[in-house]
Amino acid sequence: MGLTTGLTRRDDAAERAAMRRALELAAAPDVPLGPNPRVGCVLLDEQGRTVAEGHHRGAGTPHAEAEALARAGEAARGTTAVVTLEPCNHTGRTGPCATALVLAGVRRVVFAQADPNPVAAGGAATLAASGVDVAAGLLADEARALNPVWTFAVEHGRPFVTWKLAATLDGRSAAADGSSRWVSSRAARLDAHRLRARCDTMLVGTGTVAVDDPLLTVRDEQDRPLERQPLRAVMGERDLDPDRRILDPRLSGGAETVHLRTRDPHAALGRLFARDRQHVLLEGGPTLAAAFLRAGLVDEVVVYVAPMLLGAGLSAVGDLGITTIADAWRPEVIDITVLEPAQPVDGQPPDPADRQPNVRLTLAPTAGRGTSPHPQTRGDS
Ligand code: AOF
Ligand code: ZN
Repeated sequence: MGLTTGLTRRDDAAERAAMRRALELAAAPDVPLGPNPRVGCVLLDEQGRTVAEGHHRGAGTPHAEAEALARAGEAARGTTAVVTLEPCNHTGRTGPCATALVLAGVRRVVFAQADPNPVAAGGAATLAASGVDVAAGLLADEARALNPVWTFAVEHGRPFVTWKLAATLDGRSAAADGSSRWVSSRAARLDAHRLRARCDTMLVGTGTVAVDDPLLTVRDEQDRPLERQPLRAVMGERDLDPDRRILDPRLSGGAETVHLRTRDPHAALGRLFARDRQHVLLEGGPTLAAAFLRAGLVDEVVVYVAPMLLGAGLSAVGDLGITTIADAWRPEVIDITVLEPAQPVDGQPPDPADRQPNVRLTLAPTAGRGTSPHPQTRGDS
């Protein structure tokens, strides 16, 4: 990213160290998942010493800059504010940080990532117009990497889409008689729950709700629902049978369900984005996956491969209109992880599906889009 026009840049070591510290603060584990970005702020005095620090703790709470300013009080005057994101210019859930920085007498502002959010952008210009010295772009790539899904969603005006599929060696996700709701091992299913927990929405088609009657909650190893549940979205024009588990509040674990009456993936994502949704997990079935793939709306694929053959049964994905090899969809492999088989417990062998390793493949549709929002290699399996 280039510098904002007309702004100065003085990249000194204290500011760089403070930006590293601001990135670290922003990444604090107490920050809930979305919809707001992670942001950190450090105020430095003339000698480059830290006066105060702050970080944002989720939608509705003070912005990072506001927290640092409040902690500094009068000592904020004359400082340099080092922030991971361009200070906001809007009155949203809280007041504009650009104005707060000016009023507090901050002399210089160094920020990493320019705010891609059209609602909040313009803070750099406001600061500069008020005589504050502004520099943009220091450690900008690191700042983007802090909020990959948020950045993607605000830049594209739609949620990031991960398509998850579980398949046999022959690309089937269920046996012909429907006897297998799952082809994957327990280790793969637990991993898939961790993936769900990193998304804010799970999306299925009306067909999957009719046939599988999925619960679509995120559960832990003991099958207990987690405290934070993603939104459960069902897409399609068909009515939902009121006795489906997804509509039963007693089984929801607090998860909400929404029916999006459309077959158009763009329309569905538009409605989810309007509800502050930034990361959609496509959970099934083959028709929904095919519709998103045809629309070019799959940004990441996570495949759980089980070493078994069915030879017949439900395909993981419907017709993509591809008739010749040159037209094949060839995503790029980002990660390959082996999910280890279960061990015998008290001499009892595990279930057949759990005796073999499964393989998780993470793929991205185009070269260069390799920055998965979920670096799966972090040993989380
Ligand atoms: C944050 N935390 O520290 C900064 C943000 O929901 P609102 O009204 O609080 O505004 C959120 C927007 O404000 C966010 O999308 C981003 O553009 C800007 N800056 N947001 O949540 C912060 N500095
Ligand atoms: Zn702000």
